[in-house]
Amino acid sequence: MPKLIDRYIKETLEKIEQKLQTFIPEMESSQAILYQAARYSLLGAGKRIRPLFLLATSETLGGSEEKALVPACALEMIHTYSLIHDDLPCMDNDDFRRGKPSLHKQYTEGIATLAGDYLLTFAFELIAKAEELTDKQKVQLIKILASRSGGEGMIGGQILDLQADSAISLESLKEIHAKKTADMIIAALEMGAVCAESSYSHRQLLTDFGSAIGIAFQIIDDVLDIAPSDVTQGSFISSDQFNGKTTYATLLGTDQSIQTAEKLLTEALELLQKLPFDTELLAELAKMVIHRTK
Ligand code: GRG
Repeated sequence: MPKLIDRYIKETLEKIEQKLQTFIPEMESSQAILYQAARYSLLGAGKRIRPLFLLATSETLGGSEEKALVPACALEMIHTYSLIHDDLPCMDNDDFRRGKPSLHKQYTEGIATLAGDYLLTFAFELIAKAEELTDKQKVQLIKILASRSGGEGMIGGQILDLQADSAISLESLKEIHAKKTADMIIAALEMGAVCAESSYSHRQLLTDFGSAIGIAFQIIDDVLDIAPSDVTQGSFISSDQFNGKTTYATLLGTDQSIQTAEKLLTEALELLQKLPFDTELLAELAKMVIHRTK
């Protein structure tokens, strides 16, 4: 299976990159800089974890790749907008993202704000006009994407994070990451299930799987964040460290953080076993994400 999954990921990543390339125009116009800026952040070095999970879920449940590719790209656009806005001086104030200067450093804060806004709105437009999807699927996909990235989801988590002080409890940290990080992973699973027209009960299991994997993903992100990093990946001191932020790694220590992530992975894999499908692809993807080293 490792060989098969490697091939699946390589081929699927290529399809995601090719599809993303097609959406944002490269044209001569007075607002061309908006599109250039959006392309600068969207194309290239992202790990594409969310679109991979969406496409793998659809594939696992018997859906067609053709239907799932546009929603997968829309999800990546929402994720990219959140990174652009998160890097702004009014938020985390990060100078580097995805191995190069963050968007406001490369252009201006105004352009970065608008390019993020553009990717956010364009994601919904893309789903609304996707010819491969039924109207029912479009409404369901838009509802999931809006609510998981909205006030009760990712933006809700970001506002809690913005207000949190350094003495934050583990319970509060969990709530922040359930909303800020796990909800976008859950969105990937739920949107993949909608593309494959899966039943409600199967979707519920996938929601719970996404929740466990999403939290484990964040824990590992925190652990990797305190490991020495190359200057091109950010800075020698991460913005979380610089801002004195509490993370899983600072609260629990590295070893206990990794154990917690492994426990969540085991729980997530047990949930997958309850689905009446061959779930090896999703299981391998989950393991790859949690066992990543960068
Ligand atoms: C500004 C509305 C708004 C939200 C910001 C995404 C986010 C919320 C903040 C970014 C900082 C952060 C550590 C968020 C937790 C989620 C996370 C680990 C994001 C990075 O995702 P990856 O590792 O990034 O998938 P790539 O670049 O590979 O896509």
